[in-house]
Amino acid sequence: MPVHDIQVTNRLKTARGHLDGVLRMVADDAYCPDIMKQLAAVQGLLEATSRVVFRNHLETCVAEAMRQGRTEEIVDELMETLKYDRRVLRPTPADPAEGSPDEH
Ligand SMILES: [Cu+2]
Repeated sequence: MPVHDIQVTNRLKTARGHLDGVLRMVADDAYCPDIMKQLAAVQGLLEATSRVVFRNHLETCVAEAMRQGRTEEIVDELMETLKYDRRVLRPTPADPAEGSPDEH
């Protein structure tokens, strides 16, 4: 399995584990703000996963398309993708391993 797939799989499994925890909290009638806090953490994990997928896409599919002279096509596709997933461009507190903000 390629290293990016392993990273994505691990992050998704972590998010799933977190989500299972939230389901248990709801079943146990936990305090609402505590549930919201955990949901925000799950969302952060999913956003971080999306960034790994996005970075991998840039390094592989996009780079290859540009080598093949399909720059306009691949850029159009990227612009379309970012319309529904703009969060992929910003770091989230759930993913401090990505480095300081001034690296971007
Ligand atoms: Cu790709």
